[in-house]
Formats: sequence, C-alpha cells, structure tokens
Amino acid sequence: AKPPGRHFHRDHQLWTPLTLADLEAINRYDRPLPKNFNFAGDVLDQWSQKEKTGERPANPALWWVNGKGDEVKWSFRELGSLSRKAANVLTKSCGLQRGDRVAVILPRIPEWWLVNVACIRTGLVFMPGTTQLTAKDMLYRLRASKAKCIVASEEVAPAVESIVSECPHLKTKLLVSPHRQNGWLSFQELFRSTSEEHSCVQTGSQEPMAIYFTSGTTGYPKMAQHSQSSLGIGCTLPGRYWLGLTSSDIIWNMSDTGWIKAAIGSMFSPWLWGACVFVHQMAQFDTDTFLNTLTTYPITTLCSAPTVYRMLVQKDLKRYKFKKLRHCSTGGEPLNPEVLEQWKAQTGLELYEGYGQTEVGIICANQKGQEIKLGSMGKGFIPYDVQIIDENGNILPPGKEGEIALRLKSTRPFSFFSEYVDNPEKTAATLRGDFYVTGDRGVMDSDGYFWFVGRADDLIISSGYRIGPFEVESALIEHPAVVESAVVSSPDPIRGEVVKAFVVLSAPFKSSNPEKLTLELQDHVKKSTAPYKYPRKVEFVQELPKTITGKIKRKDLRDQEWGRT
Ligand code: BCO
Repeated sequence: AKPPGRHFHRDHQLWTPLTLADLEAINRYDRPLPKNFNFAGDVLDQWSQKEKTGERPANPALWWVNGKGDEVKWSFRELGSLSRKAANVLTKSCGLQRGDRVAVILPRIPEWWLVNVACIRTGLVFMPGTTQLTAKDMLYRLRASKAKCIVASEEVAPAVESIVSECPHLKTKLLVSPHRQNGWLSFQELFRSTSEEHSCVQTGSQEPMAIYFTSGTTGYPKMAQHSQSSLGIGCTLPGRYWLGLTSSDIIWNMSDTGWIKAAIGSMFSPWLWGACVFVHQMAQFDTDTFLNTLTTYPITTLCSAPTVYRMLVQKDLKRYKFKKLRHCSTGGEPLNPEVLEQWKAQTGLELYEGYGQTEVGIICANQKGQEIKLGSMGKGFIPYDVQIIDENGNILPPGKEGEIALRLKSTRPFSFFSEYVDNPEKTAATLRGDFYVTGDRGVMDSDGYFWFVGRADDLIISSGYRIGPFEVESALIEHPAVVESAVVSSPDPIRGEVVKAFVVLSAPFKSSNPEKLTLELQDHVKKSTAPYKYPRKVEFVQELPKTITGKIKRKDLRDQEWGRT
C-alpha cells in the first residue's frame, strides 16, 4: 500500500495533492501527518488551480481597504505570483536562506500577507510583531532570536535604527514603504524588478515555520515556535467549525498582525477553506468605523476579541443593517454571557466563543452544529484531548475545577508548538504528567463543554492581550519615582481586566500630585514597552505585601482587586 500524505515531489508529476478531506482526516488521527507539508504549495497553489477550473467562487483571496478609498483585491492566482516575487526578494535580493529567522513588523497592509507567504514558500521562519513594540522590545526580540532580517514599515524604522548597532546577527533591513531610506533595502523597488519564477521549497511537516513571542508571569517573552503543519493543517477544524468558513465566505478578523490570532483568523483558517480574507487598515480602532464597515462590505464572518463586542453592544446596533453578516466568533479573552445575549438580541446572530493560546492554537470552541451553552467555551477540538487536571496531573471528573490541560502522551498532537526556543526549562515547566498545562483554570461539564474560571498564575489578560506583570514592573522601575511596584489584574467592564500597578514611591516623589504622577508613569511605560501594556490603574502605597523571604504577594493584591477573600 502507498504511504499516505504526499508521495512524490511534484516536479515528477506524480505528486497527489492533499484534499481538505485529507487534512480533516489528519486532524482526526484517521491519517498520519505527511512527511512534508508547505501551506503555500499544498494549500494556496491548490486554490489557485481550483480558481482556474472554476471550482471556487470568484471571491478574491485577499480584500484590503484602508477607509481612505484605497483598495487591493487579489485572487489566489495573484497571491501566488506576487508571493513568489516576494520570495525572490527575500532569498535573491536579501540573500536569506532556508531556516533563517525574519522579524516581520508591519501594520495591516497587504505586504504582511505577501511576506508571510513568501517566508513559507522559501522555508524562512517568520516572527510577527505588533507595530506597538518599542525600540527596547525590538532589541530584545532581535537579539534573542538572532534574526537575520527585519521587514518593517516606515513608522517602525526609526526605533529599529536606534538599536540596530546592538544586533550583530541582523544582516538585512527591508523597508515596506513608497519612500527610500538610507541603510534600508526597498521592498517595493526590489519587488518591481524581480521575477515571479520560484519553486516552492518542500518543507518538512515538522520544520519550523514561525516564532511568536509570548508573555509569561516571569521574565521577558518566550519564543514559541510553530511548525509548517501546526497551524497550516491544525487550523482546518477551527476554520470550519468555529469560524464556520466555506470558499464563498468573506471573513473579517480584527486582530493585530503581531498576534497568532491574525495568523489563525486572517491567514490559515480562511485560506485552508478557500475563503476571502477581508482587512480594514484602521489607523485607530473605533466602533463607528467598525459598524459602518459591516454595513458597507459583504462580510459574512466576523471574528473579534470580546472587548470589541463589549464596545459594540454599547451602541444601538438595531440601527445598522449589516450587509451579509451571518457568523460571528470571538476569542483571546473570556466573553461574558451578558454580552453574547445582548449581541444576539440586537443582531439576531449567535456569538461563537473559541479558546486557545499562542502555543497551541485553538483548542476548544462553540462549534457550528452544536448547541451553544451560555458562558461556555464549547468543546475540545481534535487532535487535542482537553482535560481538567489537578496539581498532580490526575484527570478531574466533570464539574470539578482544575487546570485546563492537553494530553501529550502517548501521541503529541502535531498542532502543538514545537518548543520555547533556547529555553528547555520553560518548555519543561509546561508539562505535568502526561499533560501540557495551559495555566488557565476551568471546569468541564458532563457533556464535554468547558468553562473558563481564571488564570492559575499572575498573567493578565486585558482586551485580549496577554501581559506579563514582570514586563510592566521592569518598565516602572526605570522611572526615578518608583522604588518598587507590583502589577496585577483589576476588573474592568469593557476590557474584562486591566493592568493595575501598586507603586511605592521614592522619597523625592512622595509629595507629588498623584494624578500628574499617574499620567507620567503611564506615559513612561508606553514609551518603555509596547503601549497596550500600560497600567490603566495606578495606586500609590507605603509598602507591598511580601512573604517572609521578601517575595511580593501579587495574589493578595489581585484578590483585593477582585473582592475575593
Ligand atoms: O486606550 P488608550 O487610548 O488609553 O491607549 C491605547 C492607545 O491609545 C495607546 N497607544 C497605542 N500606540 C501608542 C499609544 N500610546 C502612545 N504611543 C503610541 N505609539 O496604547 C493603548 C493600546 O491599547 P489597545 O491596543 O487596547 O487600543 P484600543 O484602541 O483601545 O483597542 C481596543 C481593541 C479591542 C481593538 C484592542 O485592545 C485589541 O485589538 N485587542 C485584541 C488583542 C488580540 O487580538 N488578542 C489576541 C491575541 S492571540 C491569542 O489570544 C491566542 C488565542 C487565539
């Protein structure tokens, strides 16, 4: 019998393309993971073929607008030829080689999609980052990853320039801008003059594809590495059953390009199913523009953080007639059941909550065709076996609260991240018995539905952002007013929770005006690290609660904030 998966190199004309049914079967363990997989060659180029033969509706593959009248629409065929050109820019003009790491710090512009697909075509490892990153954040990322290249936009370039001399591994800076800049290669210029002839690299299914920096409770962000297949095949079931996608859909996933949710909701899931990715490059998020976009464009599927829905239900939604919207989903932070009810009452549409992490993608969700239980995150997705476990790694029965965990033994799911790069201790720390522990606490009911309870550690989930208290405390301590601080989560009606800093002041600042000093500290954090992490609440205290050994008791402060005893 022939081995399953791809059998021969496609140059030999004997290669059997993987179908969507094959990809579903791999997720369901009905078929082994093929030895090789490349999302560009095995998925995107297949849709390009289907477009040619009329097997796919005449939707674009990417539809980008910026609210200023500019618009880009690419078919899969165009995406194919443009990303091949971009692949030649990266390998021929920039001299990058398979396995090299490329930091991609771009806003929501079409080139973000081109560069990512080009990296996949060439076997380069892309590392997306939000444009909110400061020079210090970028320095840490470029040094930790030993990135060979950074692809950046104009607004990010000055910060890169200020730290580039401290990044010995960085060989190429590629600027995506209509204007040239000294010391930078121009993506646009190189792109114009390069050929579209490119052979997609036959990457191994387990070969590295992307690295995401993810915050933890201690230290600076870790590098979670994903393989070619983890998201490329692992998004198949979430794409169909959480996002409800088919090839005639147009999905608008409102996530910054720096987060894995952009890769899941604006690249892998939609394109696996041949759907159109809609992008609105809003300079600043605002609810009116958001709602007007839904009334103007034939968007069928929406995915946004719960904070966005909390902001939207404050409006009179009945005034808006959404053009084609039929499926709405959410993820990145817990959704309050009241918001789901208000959304449904005002729009007539269900809200499908999904739950996942940078390390593991989407692991459970309210799924199309299943009953939605109010307040629940739905059921687990194969290939994951999601369980609630105790502190010794034992599975807890339905109804008992414990940590949400994924079984890794005896078969490690292919969709799982490969490791935290260069950090075996942190990788090992996520394991307990046969399981990977998410760090989130939850409950499963007897029907297999999961309920989120809260974090098991000090990590803060605010507006869908994962914020490590250590990073905020490190930024605060740089200010002369701060002797020490403790950063914890605090409840917020719109953002779910926000960052709150308890600050002990140095003697010269003790008599400062508290309102003015609060603003100064907030501004300082926004400049020191990505602004989304800034403490929206600040309280000045005489001292911080500590253990006998001098460790700050963040939990006491957190419990106080949440009114827990
Ligand atoms: O709210 P403020 O105005 O006080 O502060 C905002 C910005 O104004 C400020 N800021 C941004 N750039 C700045 C700056 N300040 C100074 N200098 C700059 N250069 O910083 C604050 C940033 O907060 P924000 O990003 O929450 O802004 P905003 O406009 O309120 O956006 C609201 C949301 C809901 C659109 C936004 O928070 C958001 O996109 N949240 C979702 C995040 C997400 O996608 N999470 C998914 C992560 S992946 C995952 O969870 C894996 C599982 C699927």
